[in-house]
Amino acid sequence: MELQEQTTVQVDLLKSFEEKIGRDDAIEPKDKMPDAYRKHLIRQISQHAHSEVIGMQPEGNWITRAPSLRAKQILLAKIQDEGGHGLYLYSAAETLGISRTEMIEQLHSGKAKYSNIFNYPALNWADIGAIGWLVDGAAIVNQVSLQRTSYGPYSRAMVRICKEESFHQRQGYEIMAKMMAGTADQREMAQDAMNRWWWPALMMFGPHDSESPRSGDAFKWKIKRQSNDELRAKFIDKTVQQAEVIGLTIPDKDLKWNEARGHYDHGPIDWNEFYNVINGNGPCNKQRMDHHKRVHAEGAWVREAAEAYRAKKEKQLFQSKN
Ligand code: BYC
Repeated sequence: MELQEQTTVQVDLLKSFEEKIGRDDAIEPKDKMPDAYRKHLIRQISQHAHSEVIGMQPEGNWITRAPSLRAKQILLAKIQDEGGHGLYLYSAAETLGISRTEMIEQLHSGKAKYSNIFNYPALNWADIGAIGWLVDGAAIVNQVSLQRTSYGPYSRAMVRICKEESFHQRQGYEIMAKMMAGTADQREMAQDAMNRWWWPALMMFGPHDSESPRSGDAFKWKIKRQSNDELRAKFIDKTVQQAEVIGLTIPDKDLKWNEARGHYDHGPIDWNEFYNVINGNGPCNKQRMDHHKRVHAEGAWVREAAEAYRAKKEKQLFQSKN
């Protein structure tokens, strides 16, 4: 094809992509899409997948110490769900032309991030309540919005994930409510967990809109439907009420209802802490990565066995056809 013809084809393809975005049609894996859109999604979806999988670590630490068999069963089911979420998301990212191996390499080399929140320690059982209530609660607010993201496989993964996350949020809230109805020591533990998880949970929504370099493209391509600050405000509004119901205090002296905005105003977020954590220097970054690398290496035999099985099946299919 002549250069001019090729350029015309490219322009037409880009036009059809933009028209689809304009009509709110989902973009599907076989559709033509700008390379920058593909890369943006690979970055976000793979980081989302890594967050789900790394997020299993702080909670996994408490399976053997859950205070009752019921609590243990629920926690096990929740952590298993998180693993499943990671798998749907890795599969969604694979449809964009990156392999699972590459994504894991990017995680291990530090090229790919994962959510800031999982670099904090889960020190006691109240932290399991705070993770479910605040962390999953923040995740749902973000993910409900992502159900309408423009890339089909990502938006469909979000629909299923949101259903499971709402059970996770209730699991956490139940733990906090029970502790707040318990002894003075239990109430103190619940408040202490709230104090430690509140600010990192607000950071999960990312930097303020004015400081969010990825938002421009994300809105243009309808990957994001609501901004980091809009979603953070939504989370604060609903969580303040839930805290009040069970008697917990939000650790922010500047928190105040703003009638004009129709939202709570909140105190300043420590963005130095956020960047420090996402750049690898949080309290548990090293521990989380070392654990992932070790377990990934120990699981090599499973991947080899699965690959050998796949090759055997492929050979059998080939022989049966010939
Ligand atoms: N942590 O321009 P921005 C869960 C980075 S797991 C780390 O606003 P964007 C759960 C950002 O990546 C749920 N990094 O970016 C699992 C960018 O750096 P790069 C996890 C963050 O993408 C187990 C830079 O800061 N949810 O619920 O427009 C147990 C500038 O940011 C963070 C998701 O992953 C952060 N919090 O907006 C329990 C949601 N925030 O990549 C629970 C999917 C920002 O340029 N992701 N950065 O090097 C998103 O919705 C968007 O990517 C974000 C950020 C809203 C997070």
